[in-house]
Amino acid sequence: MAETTTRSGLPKGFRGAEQGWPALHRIPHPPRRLPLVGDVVGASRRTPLQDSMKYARDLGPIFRRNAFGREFVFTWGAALVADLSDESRFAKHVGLGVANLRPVAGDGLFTAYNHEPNWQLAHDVLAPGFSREAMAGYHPMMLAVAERLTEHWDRAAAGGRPVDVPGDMTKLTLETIARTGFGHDFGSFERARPHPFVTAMVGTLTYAQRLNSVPAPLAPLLLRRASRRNTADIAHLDRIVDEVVRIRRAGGPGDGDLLDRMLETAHPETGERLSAENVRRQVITFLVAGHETTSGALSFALHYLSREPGVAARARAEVERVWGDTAAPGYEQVARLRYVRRVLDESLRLWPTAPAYAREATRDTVLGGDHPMRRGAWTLVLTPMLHRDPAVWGADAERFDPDRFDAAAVRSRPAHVFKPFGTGARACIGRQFALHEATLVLGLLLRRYDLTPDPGYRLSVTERLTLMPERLRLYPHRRTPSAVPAARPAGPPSP
Ligand code: MNH
Repeated sequence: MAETTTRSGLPKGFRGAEQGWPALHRIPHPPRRLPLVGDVVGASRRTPLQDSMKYARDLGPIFRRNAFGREFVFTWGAALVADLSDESRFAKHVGLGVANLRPVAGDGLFTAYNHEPNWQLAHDVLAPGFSREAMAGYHPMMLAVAERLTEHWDRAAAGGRPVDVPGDMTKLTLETIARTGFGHDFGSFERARPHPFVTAMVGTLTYAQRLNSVPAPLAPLLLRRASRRNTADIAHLDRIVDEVVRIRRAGGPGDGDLLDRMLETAHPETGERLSAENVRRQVITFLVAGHETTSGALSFALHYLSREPGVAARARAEVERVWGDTAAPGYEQVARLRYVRRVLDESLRLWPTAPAYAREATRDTVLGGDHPMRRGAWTLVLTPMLHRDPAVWGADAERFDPDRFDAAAVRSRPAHVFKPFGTGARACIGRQFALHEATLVLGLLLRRYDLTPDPGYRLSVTERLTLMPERLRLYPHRRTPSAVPAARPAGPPSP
């Protein structure tokens, strides 16, 4: 715990809003505030993000919540968020959920403090792993993994059985990042139950979220059992990644993938390399960040496609037009699926699967000309509410409509209103990777299946720092099986 908490019991990086926001009284808070516990009336520990969305609707573009004496400022109004995107006055803040992941991900790319030298080092060493050329190299492996998914869905379709969408998308995205980034095969599709890596990851994400819902000084007491389980989950994740690294070291370099970069590449200017301990943190970071949110994004998109036959028909027509019946669509053919990409963007608008990011003032400043902030003061940006701000998205912001992302509509909106991948220097490094993978898979699934929803299903969103449609099941039906042969791309052999 020495890693993440200070002597006062507050997570490192936590600065009370009372000190940081001199005009805090001007920021509204929920009406029924209780002494000691704060704003907990009507709040659920399992859905902190969706609770904050409710408060946002009542309280407006900037508001605060108090949890057990800790005061948090939330921001979602488009004008305020645009101001927070100014990199000359604001930067990423490692706080709350992200800070709670420090015991797992340490100074890995996602959880590193801005001032930690390992951030710039790892960023420079790993960024070429996300270049266009690198992505084109991953493409055949992404196709090969998608083929494992369609084999599985073909069997469900033949048996008239529903598929577990989030479960299967998680298998797909974990295998994809593991094989493309680390040359590793977790065998997810051969398992009846989730891979132990996924179980341990879900445990530690859920624990990191729960830490925010109890008074920090009492966390060790209140969460004793959960904390012990979390320690075991982290040890399990460590063991799995140590094995991935051991295999690579024993077998020699791969084909220049992310793991090769982590292990072999010296910084182009300083010649510095990542330490063994930092490599461990990066491998966990990329295996987790590289699949959990993409899985959610695909799952939400499939939910909407199953509910909006008109949208699905347009998307499918595009896939057939751009791909024809080629068994293995090429890298370039994925970028040309413009409408499918809009379906994905629109899903990420309503349910950005990493639903918040924190920004801190890097000097004394005034947010939006209205709210003075001292250097170090911070606020949490609620992306799902930014993406619903009626001033930008209109009165029908709750409606799913991919045409919001056609080129003219995008041009007509101000900058900084769509932030599913965060902002600035610390924005998502895997954005293109995720978008390519998800567009490819949606294209393959649309072409191959009609997707029937379970008529009784109502969208319910579970939270574990990330968002996922809970218990989403769909019935896939093969379309014209003779016209669409199973993809047999020439992927590299699995290790
Ligand atoms: Mn991703 C940072 C969302 C896919 C690896 N990612 C972020 C942030 C958001 C985000 C938001 C910024 C968080 C913050 O400011 O605190 N990421 C997503 C979403 C998807 C996604 C919604 C999929 C959809 N991310 C991926 C993939 C990878 C990845 C795929 C890797 C292969 N993301 C990262 C890493 C960071 C990050 C690493 C931290 C980057 C940095 O701080 O330099």
